[in-house]
Amino acid sequence: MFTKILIANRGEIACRVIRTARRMGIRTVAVYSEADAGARHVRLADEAVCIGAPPPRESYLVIDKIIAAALATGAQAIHPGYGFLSENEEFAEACAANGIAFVGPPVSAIRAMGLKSESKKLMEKAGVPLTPGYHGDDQDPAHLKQQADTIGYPVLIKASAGGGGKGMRAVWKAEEFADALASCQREAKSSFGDEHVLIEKYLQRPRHIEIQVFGDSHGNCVYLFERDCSVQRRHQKVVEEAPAPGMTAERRAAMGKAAVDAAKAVAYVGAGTVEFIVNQDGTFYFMEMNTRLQVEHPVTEMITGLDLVEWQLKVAAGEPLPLAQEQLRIHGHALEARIYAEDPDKGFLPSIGKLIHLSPPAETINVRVDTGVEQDDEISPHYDPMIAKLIVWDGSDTNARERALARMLQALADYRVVGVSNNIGFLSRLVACPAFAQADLDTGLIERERGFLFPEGGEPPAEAWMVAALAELIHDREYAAAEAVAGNDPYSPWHARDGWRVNSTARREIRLRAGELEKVVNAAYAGAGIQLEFAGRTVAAAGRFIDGGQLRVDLGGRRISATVVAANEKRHVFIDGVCHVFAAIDPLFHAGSGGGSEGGLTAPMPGKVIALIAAVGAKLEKGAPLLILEAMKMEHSIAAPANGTVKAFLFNVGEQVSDGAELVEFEVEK
Ligand code: MV4
Repeated sequence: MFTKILIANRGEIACRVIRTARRMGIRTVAVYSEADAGARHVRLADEAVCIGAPPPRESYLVIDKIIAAALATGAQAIHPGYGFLSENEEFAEACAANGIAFVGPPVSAIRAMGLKSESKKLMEKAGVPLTPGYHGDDQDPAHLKQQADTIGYPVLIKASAGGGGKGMRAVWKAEEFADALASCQREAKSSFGDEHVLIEKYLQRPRHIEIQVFGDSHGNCVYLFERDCSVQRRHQKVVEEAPAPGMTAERRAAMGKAAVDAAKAVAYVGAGTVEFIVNQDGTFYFMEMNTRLQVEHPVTEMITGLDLVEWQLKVAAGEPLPLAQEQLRIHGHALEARIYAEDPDKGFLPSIGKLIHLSPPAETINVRVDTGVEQDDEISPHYDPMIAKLIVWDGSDTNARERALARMLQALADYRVVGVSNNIGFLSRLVACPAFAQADLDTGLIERERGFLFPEGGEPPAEAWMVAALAELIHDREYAAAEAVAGNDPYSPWHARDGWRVNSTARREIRLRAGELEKVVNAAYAGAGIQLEFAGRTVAAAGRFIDGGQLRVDLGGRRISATVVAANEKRHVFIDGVCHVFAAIDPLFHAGSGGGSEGGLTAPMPGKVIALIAAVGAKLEKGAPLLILEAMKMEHSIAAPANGTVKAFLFNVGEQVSDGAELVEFEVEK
């Protein structure tokens, strides 16, 4: 077995591989770009080598630098993770040429499966079922039309050199075929430089079910059952699960055999995945084979109790597979949700910035968090904005999927992220949506359930407004108490924030904004207690911060656990698994302190400062330009929200700013 390996990747997969290597007593070498110098995978590895500037083409994709790092540190093997160079033939060859074990399949297998049209021919020979259609070389339009008529409409025209959904066109009627074909050929020619197409029967409401296979260098090959990855958005997987709902033992054996036959057809060694497109009636057809460890491999690990990276390292070191097919079992049900720094309300635009608050759920035998970031890390514009993979498992004998769904909802509710937009709320709605909960799955689920998944911006519930207000009061009281202790007169009544006033009840109005809504919560201090009035309701309120923003609240006798995280002037209120974002309106400064670029002093979205217009100290009219922010490929002018003076700019030209970051210290003219 190796004594030292290099991980040619970053983020969660690099951390995940290091975790297994460490458990096996193998030393680890990380590689990192200048942007990742403080990254978690660098911190976890025994050694680390900087391999270049942030852009992947200058670092993580530079074969020579990675090979040099392995040679310099004496790493005997390189684990490529997924993405980057994980399916790059040249990289696998460079490893071999330098006497370094590549933790992956032989180059020949990568090559064979790299050409989608060639791989189909290989599969056909191996008896692996292909989608009914025509994959031949005769590209004469009349011939293709005749093939389409024979297959029967609707058919799908696919560019042979395409993939991942690119260059596909459904044709519903014979009379539409000729034009559709011509259009597909033109698009294939311009996009892929190859107008070769194939014609398939169009599967309506298909599912994506993939089989995990593993081969060793002694001729053994097994399948580690299936994963259902049907829930996708623009061909990106969102939630994955194992086993596939509705799978029968017979169907599983048939798909497993087909997958092993596919692997054997290319003398496969290592971890691989054979993807099938599956009709609602269970008939399945080969789609493609991926010659790497997949992002979603943890759900397979959870139901089999195996460590696939350990298997990869053993197989790469020449050892036989640890288990034979008949020793493999499924136990329970697992789900994985991919947690991303992206904004579902802005077309899932990546959200760049600092993870001001990051609190994942506690890990147990039922909850696993594979992540590459920690609190105060940055989500970089250079790489995939993944925050983590959240995996849950339940081992019940009967309703394991239902229990796993409940565990996923709870874990998502406990996953608190502040500082970047994220898809946690979207994932919670996805897991809760009836179609998903009832396993009514197909690749069009997200599109079909848009109404449920993207609800029109409802306003936060009354308790969210009141919890936000209460948090302001408690924070001020505790802050004042801390100041008093720090000061020279700790018991001065002037430090008390209990609203005490001689012979009267103190009142305070807390003004909050949620989106376009601005509301006031009125607080009255009556004796030792607080009365909150909101939307016509008055309740006695009490609360205290536990830790990390956790707030125990009593609202009119109803006990609520909430978390409130302040970031700049925003208050993130986590209640019942939903995050409500409020802007606390500073009573001294009303003008546009929200996020709008039309006058706000906070970044309306993640972006980069590209110009400072106003001079510090200058007296300005309301509306005068202060600075220019570049975001979403547009320039946004941040203007003076009132007559006043710029005291300081909080970012320099060229710096990235996260959504909601305070940009300017501005003094409003009295
Ligand atoms: C199909 C199909 C329906 N009928 N082939 C999408 C990309 C590539 N993986 C193959 N894909 C599809 N091929 C036939 N004959 C529907 C899809 C498809 C899809 C397949 C798997 C997972 C997600 C998908 C999303 C959209 C379309």
